[in-house]
Amino acid sequence: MTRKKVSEVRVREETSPLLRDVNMTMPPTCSGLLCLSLLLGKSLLVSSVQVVTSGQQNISLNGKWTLENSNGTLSLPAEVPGCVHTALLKQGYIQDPYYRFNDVAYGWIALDNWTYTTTFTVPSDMRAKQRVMLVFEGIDTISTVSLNGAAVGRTDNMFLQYDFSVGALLTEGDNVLTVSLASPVRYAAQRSEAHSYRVPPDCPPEVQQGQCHVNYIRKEQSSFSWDWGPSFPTAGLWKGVRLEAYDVLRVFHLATVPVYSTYSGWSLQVELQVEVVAEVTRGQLTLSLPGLDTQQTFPVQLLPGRTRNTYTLHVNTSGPVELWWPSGHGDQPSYPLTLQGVLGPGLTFTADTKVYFRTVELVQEPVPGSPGLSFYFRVNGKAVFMKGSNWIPTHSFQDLVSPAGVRSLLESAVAANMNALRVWGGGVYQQDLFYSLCDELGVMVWQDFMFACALYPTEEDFMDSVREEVRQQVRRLKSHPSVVLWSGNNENEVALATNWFGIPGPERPLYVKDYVKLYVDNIRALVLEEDQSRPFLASSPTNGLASERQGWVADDPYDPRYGDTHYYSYSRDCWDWSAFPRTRFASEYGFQSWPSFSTLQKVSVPEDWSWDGPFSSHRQHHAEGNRQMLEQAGLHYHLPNATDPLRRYKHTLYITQVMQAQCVKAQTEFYRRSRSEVVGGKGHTMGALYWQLNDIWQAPSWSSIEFGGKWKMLHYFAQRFFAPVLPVGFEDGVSMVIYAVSDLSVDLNLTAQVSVLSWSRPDPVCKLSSPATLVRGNSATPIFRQPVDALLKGCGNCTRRSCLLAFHLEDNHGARWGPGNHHFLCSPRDAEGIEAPHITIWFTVRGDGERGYTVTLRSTSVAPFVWLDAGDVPGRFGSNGFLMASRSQEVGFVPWGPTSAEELGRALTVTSLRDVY
Ligand code: BMA
Repeated sequence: MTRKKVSEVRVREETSPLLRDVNMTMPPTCSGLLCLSLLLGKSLLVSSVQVVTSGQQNISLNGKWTLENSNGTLSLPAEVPGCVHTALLKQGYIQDPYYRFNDVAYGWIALDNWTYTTTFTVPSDMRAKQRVMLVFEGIDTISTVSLNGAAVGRTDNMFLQYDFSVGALLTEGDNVLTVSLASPVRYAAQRSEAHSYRVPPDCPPEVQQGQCHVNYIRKEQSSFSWDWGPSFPTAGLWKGVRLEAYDVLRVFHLATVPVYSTYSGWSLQVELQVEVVAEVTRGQLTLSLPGLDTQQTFPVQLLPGRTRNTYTLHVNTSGPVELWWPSGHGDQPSYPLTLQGVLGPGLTFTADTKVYFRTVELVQEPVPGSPGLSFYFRVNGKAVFMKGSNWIPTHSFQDLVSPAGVRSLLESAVAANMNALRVWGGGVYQQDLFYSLCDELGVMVWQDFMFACALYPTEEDFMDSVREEVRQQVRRLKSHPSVVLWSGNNENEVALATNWFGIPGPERPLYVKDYVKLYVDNIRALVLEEDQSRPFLASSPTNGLASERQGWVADDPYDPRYGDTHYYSYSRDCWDWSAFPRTRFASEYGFQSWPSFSTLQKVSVPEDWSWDGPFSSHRQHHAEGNRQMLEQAGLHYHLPNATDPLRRYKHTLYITQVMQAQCVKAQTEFYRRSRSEVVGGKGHTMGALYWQLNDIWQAPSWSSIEFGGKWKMLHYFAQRFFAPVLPVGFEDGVSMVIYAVSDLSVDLNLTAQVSVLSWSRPDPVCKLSSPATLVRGNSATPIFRQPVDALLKGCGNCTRRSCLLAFHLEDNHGARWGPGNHHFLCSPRDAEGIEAPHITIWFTVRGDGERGYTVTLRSTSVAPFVWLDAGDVPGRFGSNGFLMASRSQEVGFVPWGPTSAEELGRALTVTSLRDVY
């Protein structure tokens, strides 16, 4: 039985540093990388650029609009940016769409057409301007835009900014702007019907309760449902709307891309995209990087129409340039860049931005002793092992994605020692803030284009839209050093190669042709045109160069000797590392778990709290997922058997998290220890990005962070298994082996210190250590090897069932390097001693000054998977889900908002493995 006792309450309440930072660093007007201001004018954001143009006037059309359904039976106020669902929610027409079964109940919303209307006036001097543009930063998705009854344009891609010239339509007095949105579901169905041949998949698996033909609409692909997410095919004005009026020119894009050459050093390509109304505009532009003693002035001549001009600023070579590094490999220094322009009489502008310098290469070259090609990222000339996860949309309703939420997720990623995230291709290109934060935090971004798990049509209007999408997104994001790779799609090469959709043989060439047309002839060609400063990959997984040689669709894109792999197996024992592909780069792998009870409680009622009930199967969108979790858990743990149904339900949630954490740990440790060796021709693994970081709603999924930001057990595990220095233990044949994995640049002389513990007592039965071994920087080095039998024989009465191993790394001064780790010699299910009913845990909570709170645990026995849960109190523990092998342990808790020791004490529960059966 677990008992808890709250004593010694000293409280220091403080806001989480995470939240405080948000307020300090995020002025609402300029969240991006660049702030450009044309003097004397009005301020405006051009993607991530703030512009003030002399003589330019802007009016924001954000705020209250009205929204009506197709037959006029619903008419309500609606906020812009926003979407139909959130407007209906706000006005009380619907409940929380995430509540219980509401995703299905509210399916009607996406089947209707909706019209947004606003009325506004435009001052006469603004109307008198040469040009007035109506700018939509994002429309979701299929719409007709009308102003004062006249059609101004149509939209068909939520990833585009749309600019319409509307000067001639504006009138004195009220102007009426309408955006009529067609049902995305019906549109997709019509497109598929009109298409001359089938473009699969038609519909998602039934278990996802989703909508069909999402591949025909340029919209978040997972909004029609996914195997971790609900079907909410949104419609709305999901980004800002404004009018821009000007006489001479407007700047609508600015990007800076540093380029390195071994001959001439660093230069900076500054790209300015303008729209000019006047005949010819002449002037000059001065670019200066004061921190690098660099300044250059360029003559500027702007022709009428839309033009893009690139200015190359050569960086002074006399001093060193500080480089941007991925987290864990160095700092992320930036340099201020100033742009000062004089364009014709009276038109001047300045811009202040920051620039980061780094190079990135994707290295695919022969590997000694291994057929195939390497696949790793080299940043600033240094091979970097990518550690991280995959990012999915953080909410079904993008207007509810908060800056604080994005920041919290990214900070949680870095806190877990991640240095990379893959923005997965079934979601949305993230907002500017995401990339700016990744720049600041040193998170490398593998950026997919938004195509996933499907084949796609390639007719001309679709392709036109995609081409514009690629141009706009690459231009918007290429200034960010965090973005290290463009990648064409998620799993579409493999879908073709292994024929996921049952395409008859004779028809295959048609689909391969479409594939090459979309990702190679168009997307790749455009990326190369727009940005040669980072690598491009057509798909993930792929064999990379080897796929190219096979006409871009390899026979087996999962080949571990080339490119990246995705690997999932739910039925094979995840403790058996020999099942994992010894890949060059693992860009996806994972296991499901359920989120914690406090997260589920917000969207459910007591009758839902059972493993076998309708709610549990409704939220599970991966066929057989619930069964698979328990089957995998049952291989090593007793399954919960409490007679009290609620207790049993909570324990089942817990055991799924134990299973997931331990499985992903086993697989990740295998990848990390495989970085330096080739075994059987395979190896040199240089990346481990597990599936998936975050959740879109409160449901079972592969995530390590729950919807709302709470860390699952896996995320605490990730903090340890991604540590820069880590001992990894495993059994190889008859031997126990320990590798020292180091992502540091320095060489270390380390020993493995091994304790043999008995399940029944927290004190070590005996201790061993390995001889000191040289562990090179950026390597995985075997450091300990001993036959298990001999090891146990030499240690009291230890058997595989009664004892386990704990180990850590030490240098010759006795200093510890990296976290401790442990190795089970049998499944905890079969362990002897653990079953003794005397695990007693209790704790104290006290205020602890700087670090928040400290929880003290005492145990009379070794306790595996000790899990502290603070319920609804947002925050995180210093460590969690750990093996408690001492009589007493202190754990910090940092709250992410105001709380008190009393509140925390009330909320806190402790569970360990022995509690569940
Ligand atoms: C991969 C991903 C996602 C999916 C995940 C889990 O295929 O790319 O499509 O959610 O596996 O099934």
